[in-house]
Amino acid sequence: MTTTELLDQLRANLGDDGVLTEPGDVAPYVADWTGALVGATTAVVRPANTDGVAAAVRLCGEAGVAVVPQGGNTGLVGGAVPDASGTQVVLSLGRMRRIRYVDPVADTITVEAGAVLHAVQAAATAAGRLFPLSLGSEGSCTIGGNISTNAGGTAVLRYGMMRDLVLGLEVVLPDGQVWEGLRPLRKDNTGYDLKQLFIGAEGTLGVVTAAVLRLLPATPRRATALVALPSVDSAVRLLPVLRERAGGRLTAWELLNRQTLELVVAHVPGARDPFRTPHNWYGLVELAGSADDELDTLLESALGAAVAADLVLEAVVASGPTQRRSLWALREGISEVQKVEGASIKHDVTLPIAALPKFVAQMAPRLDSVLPGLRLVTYGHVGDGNLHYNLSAPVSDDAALHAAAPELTRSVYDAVTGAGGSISAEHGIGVLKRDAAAALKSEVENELMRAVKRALDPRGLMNPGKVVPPDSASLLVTD
Ligand code: FAD
Ligand code: 2HG
Ligand code: ZN
Repeated sequence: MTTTELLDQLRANLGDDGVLTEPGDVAPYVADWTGALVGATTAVVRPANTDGVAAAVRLCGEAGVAVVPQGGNTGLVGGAVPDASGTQVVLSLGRMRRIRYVDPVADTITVEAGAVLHAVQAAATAAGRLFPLSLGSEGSCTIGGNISTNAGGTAVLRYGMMRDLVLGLEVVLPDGQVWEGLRPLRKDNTGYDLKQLFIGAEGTLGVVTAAVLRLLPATPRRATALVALPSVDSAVRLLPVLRERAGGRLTAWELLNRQTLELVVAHVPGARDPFRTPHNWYGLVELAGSADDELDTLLESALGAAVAADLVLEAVVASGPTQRRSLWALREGISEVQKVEGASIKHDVTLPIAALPKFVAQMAPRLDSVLPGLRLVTYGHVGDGNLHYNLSAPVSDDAALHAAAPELTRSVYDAVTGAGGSISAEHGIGVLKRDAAAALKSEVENELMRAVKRALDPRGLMNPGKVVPPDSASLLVTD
C-alpha cells in the first residue's frame, strides 16, 4: 500500500477530521512538552472510538507503517513523539474522552483512554469518591498516558502508582485485534495478569483504549504545611515521625531545595517565600482525611514534635484552601519554571530513602567540579525516595550544559546505581533513557524485555525505538 492509499483508507474509516496532515495541524503532535524533541509524521490519526483505533492500527500494519500512540503529550522522555523520518503515524486518543460509568458499589470508574486526568478526578468527586492520582500535568495528561507510563506524582506515598489503581483494560493489539480485559474484578487469578504488561509499556505493546480504575473514599479535609528543614537527612528522619503521628492520613511528603524555591518565586506570578529568612531545604507535607478528622491539630502537634527534635526549623501551616493552593503552587510550578530558565537536564531518580542524604551531599561538589556555576534544581517525592535531581545551565550558558551533559549524567547515574537506585522512578524510559537503562540492566533482563516485545509485536511497528533495549545495548549514557 502506498502512503496515499493508506491516507485514503484511514480517511474512509475515520472521516476527514480523523486524519490530520497539514503541517500547522500536526505541529503540536510532533514536538514533546519540553520542546527539545521534534519529530515528523505522515499523519496524525484521531479515532473517535475503539473500532476506529483498531482500524487505524490494522491499516498501518498492512502498509508496514509504525504507529506512535499519544495522549496528552506531557511525557518527559520523548515516548509520545514520532522520530524524524516522517514515516510514522501518530495515533492520538484525544477524541476518546468519555467517562463511561461510575459504580459506587464496586467503587470503580470506567473511562476512555483519552480522558484527561483532571476530568476523571472531577467525576470521582462528583460521585462522592476520590481518584487519587495527582500530577502537576493533570490538566492535560490522559488516563491512557498515565497507564502507559505507570505515572506517580504527589500522592504515591499513600495510594501507590497508577499500576495500583488499575483493575481492567481494553487494548488494541499491534495486529489490530482488541483485547477485552475491561473487568472490574479485584480478584482474578486465572493465569498471567495480562494488563500488567501494558501498564508502563509506553505504547510499545498496544494502544490502551479504555480502563476500569479503583476509586477511594473522598478526603474533603486537608492540612498542609511548608516546613524549613536543616538538611535532607532531617527530611528522611521526619518521614517515620509523620507516619507515626498521622498514620494513613499522610498523603504527601515533598522536598525542594533553596535554588528551586528561588526560581519559582522569581517566575511564578504571585509566588512568595513564606519565611522571613532563607533556608537550604523545604518540605511540603499534606494530610488528608474525612470531614470529622481534626487534621490541623494533628499536623500542628506532629510539627511541634519535629521542631523539638530539631528536624524542622520553622513551619507555615495553611490557614485555608487559598493558602494551601499557594503552598502547592511553589511545588507544582517547578517544571514550567525550569523550562523558561534555559537548558536543563532531568534526572528522575529513585534511591533507597536512607541513601538520599549521602547522595545529595556527594553530588553537589562532584557536579560543580564538572561544570562550575551549574544550578542544582533538586526536588521531588522524598517520601517515595524519588528525587527530580534536575540540573539547570549556569546563567546564560546553555552551551556549557550541553557540552557537559554526558559527564554530568554519567556521574549522577553512577551514584544512583551504586546506591542501589533506579534512573527512572516515574517518567519512564521513552527514547531518552532507552540506551542508558539497557546498559544498566543485565542481559537476562534485556532479553526478557525483547522477548515480550517480539511476542506481542513481532513486526516491531508499535512505537518502535522506545523502551525496548536495542539488540546490543550501547554502554554510552547519552542524555
Ligand atoms: P503522553 O505524553 O501522550 O504519552 C506518554 C507515553 O505513553 C508515550 O510513550 C505514549 O506513546 C504512551 N501512550 C499515551 N497514551 C497511550 C495509550 N492510550 N495507549 C498506549 N500508549 C499510550 N509524571 C509523573 O509520573 N509524576 C509527576 O509528578 C509528573 N508531573 C509532571 C508535571 C508536568 C508539568 C509535566 C509536563 C509532566 C509531568 N509528568 C509526571 C509526566 C507526564 O505527565 C506523565 O508521564 C503522564 O502520565 C503522561 O500522560 P500523557 O497523556 O501526557 O501521555
Ligand atoms: C514533578 O514531580 C514531575 O513535578 C516533573 O515529575 C518533574 O519536570 C520534572 O523534571
Ligand atoms: Zn515527579
